[in-house]
Amino acid sequence: MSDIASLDLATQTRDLLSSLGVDDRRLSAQGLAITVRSPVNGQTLGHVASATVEETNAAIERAHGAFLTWRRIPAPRRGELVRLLGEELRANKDALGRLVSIEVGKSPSEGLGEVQEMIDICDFAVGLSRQLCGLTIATERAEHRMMETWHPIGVVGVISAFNFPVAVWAWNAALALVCGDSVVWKPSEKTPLTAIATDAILRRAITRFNASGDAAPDGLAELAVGGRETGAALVAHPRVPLVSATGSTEMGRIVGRELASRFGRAILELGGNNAAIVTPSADLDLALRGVAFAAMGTAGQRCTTLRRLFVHSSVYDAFVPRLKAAFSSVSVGSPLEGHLVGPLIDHAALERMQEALAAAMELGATVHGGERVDVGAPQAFYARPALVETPVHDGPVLDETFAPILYVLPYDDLEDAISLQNDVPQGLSSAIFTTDLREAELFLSARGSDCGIANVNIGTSGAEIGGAFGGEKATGGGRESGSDSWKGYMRRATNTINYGRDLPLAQGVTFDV
Ligand code: UN1
Repeated sequence: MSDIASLDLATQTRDLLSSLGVDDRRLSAQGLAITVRSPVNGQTLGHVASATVEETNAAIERAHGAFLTWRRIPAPRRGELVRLLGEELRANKDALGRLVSIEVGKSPSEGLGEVQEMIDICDFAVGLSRQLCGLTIATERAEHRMMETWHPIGVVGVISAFNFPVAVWAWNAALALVCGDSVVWKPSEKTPLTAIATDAILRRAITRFNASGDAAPDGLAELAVGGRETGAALVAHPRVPLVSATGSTEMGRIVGRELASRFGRAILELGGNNAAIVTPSADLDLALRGVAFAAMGTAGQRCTTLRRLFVHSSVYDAFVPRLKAAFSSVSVGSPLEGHLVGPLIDHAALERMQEALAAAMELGATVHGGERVDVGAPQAFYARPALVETPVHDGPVLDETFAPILYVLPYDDLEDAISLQNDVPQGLSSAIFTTDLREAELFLSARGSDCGIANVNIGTSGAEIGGAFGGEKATGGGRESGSDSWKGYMRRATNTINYGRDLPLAQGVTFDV
């Protein structure tokens, strides 16, 4: 292993950004600036200017102006811009993927996977741009027709989190743009560089779009790098009818309340406390791989990360020791050098992990792993994934700790396991490992998992973009990405048209003047 502390990620970052067309002066901001560090070795990558509230409000006004023009452009033409964005992302996949790996600490494969997710949603949105369909509905009145139409809603605020610093923007932006909306994006203050790079990629797509005879208005997609106040400005602004926010439940509670007070719309994608059930009929080899990736991949920092595992008593001794061996042997270290488990995002994340483990031990749990791993860079925070055999479904087991901790509990009755899996505040993702049709169908039924995502024989994480993504309860209830999530980015109008010469009133009401 090379000396991780002396890896010059700052120079690599500058080179990557300049290859993506970002002026390197963006990294040397003075005054109100955010310091960006790589979690891989703690090195400072640069200082990025932070938007003031006035600047954020000005961006929102520009985006509102852009919306007034953009909504008049036919949806399939709007789709052409997103098609070009997809092309630019394909052309810059390696550089952007590498930058994701450096800024977030993901493995190269996961960094590239994140950009692939952006490309996929662009492809999806291009097709969608010709399918923003409403219904035609039977009316009770003669010579009338009733239908619904979908119209652009306005400026869409996007607040994204550090762990998927660019894919989540793409889920929202690709849909919003084909739907005729403009976008103002506040990325996580921990990951502004990948946002700046993505913005540069989008600019190139816009230039090509305009060169082909179309005109994307100025302000169509704004980037507002900043902290809490920037997000608050987006949430408060009356010209932002919809905010799509990804992050903690605590953040979502504030955003949801603020938006509700002005009747703004929210798409909230908040915490998950995802569980899987391993039943007696499970293919244990497959379950082992599914559980390992879901629990340890991305160092446990996905909202879909597997955090709780219910294993049937009859297979507990055959399965859990193998899982423990996987946890204790998985390689922890620089993801840029091939290790599967990379760093936590910062010191606070490591502290929260240690606090959760201590709390679990207080409640009688046995903790395997979980210790800090010294990689020779004091400002980087790596931990061995923790497998926690807990006698109680309580305390930290009920919280989402954004770190690789898997709580394991035995069960005897599937219905009990399902009710325990549902007995947490969050409701994002869930899985069952079984080859028994009855068990699988029960899990997917109305009496089964209460989550927005319920899988059979795959883990809880790594959803494709084609399905709607989101969850229930404290996860916030929003849906992004595929299926008919686009409807959240448009307003629906019901239209009744009378093509006759009479004026029959609905419900048989008479009013003869
Ligand atoms: C997130 O962690 O906020 O399903 C999003 C997954 C990814 C997206 C995760 N496609 O794990």
